[in-house]
Amino acid sequence: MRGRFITFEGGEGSGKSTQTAALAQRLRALGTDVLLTREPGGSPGAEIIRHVILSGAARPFGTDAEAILFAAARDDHLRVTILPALDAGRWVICDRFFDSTRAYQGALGAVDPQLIRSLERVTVGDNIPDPTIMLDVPAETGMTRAAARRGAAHADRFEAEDLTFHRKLRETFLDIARQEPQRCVVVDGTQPPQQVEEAIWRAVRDRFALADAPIAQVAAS
Ligand code: T5A
Repeated sequence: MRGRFITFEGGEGSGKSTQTAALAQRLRALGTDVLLTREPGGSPGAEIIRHVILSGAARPFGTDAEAILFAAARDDHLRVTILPALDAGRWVICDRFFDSTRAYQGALGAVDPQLIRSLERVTVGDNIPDPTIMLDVPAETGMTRAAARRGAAHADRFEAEDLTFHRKLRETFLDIARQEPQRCVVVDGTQPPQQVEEAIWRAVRDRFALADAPIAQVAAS
């Protein structure tokens, strides 16, 4: 049987890395074979494109070019990593996917929605994730967490955007969830990590009629 494809979305510092790891651990406790991956990246080719985009090197070419680069990375990631895993019956948990392109490049970068849709059609096709967990935190909370975790390191291409950008980003993810309530589950990411983990677990367990699994207790990194 084909595996399941679960994605996580949300603003910077919303807790996606923490919670993707926790969900993977809980599913594994049930004996599920889980592949944990992320975007941009997740395959050798896509990791190279990740570096080009997040270093800011592609920024001078404009947001259309960035959207095309994200799509190229996604295409490689799907073909090399995600689809072979799903075909082998593995569950794939991916930290960010096409909703991030819709939000960052589409709504925030003003890339023509027709281009965004065309890129999705060519790269993603029928490989739509279900469910998509949207971790929701106020922009200020996410930015504070991201800055604390980053320490002295430089902010990347999108972390460096201002608070107005990140507030609009949050609204965009919530809009996407409102437009696709069957696929998207909004989870309050402001709670302590274990409570967030429980809320996500309940959503996934109920969606797939799974047995219960012990809390993963993955410490927030
Ligand atoms: N992008 C990506 C696009 O523009 N278009 C696209 O199509 C795609 C795919 C990727 C960037 O690329 C952009 C979006 C991004 O800007 P990234 O380096 O992969 O960047 O990082 P992000 O996905 O943005 O994720 P972050 O690393 O910023 O944060 P996470 O993963 O959401 O959060 P996490 O789990 O690392 O937690 C951050 C900090 O908060 C703490 C953690 O310990 C950590 O220190 N924390 C909590 N603290 C309190 N309470 C909780 N519940 C907490 N959960 C975590």
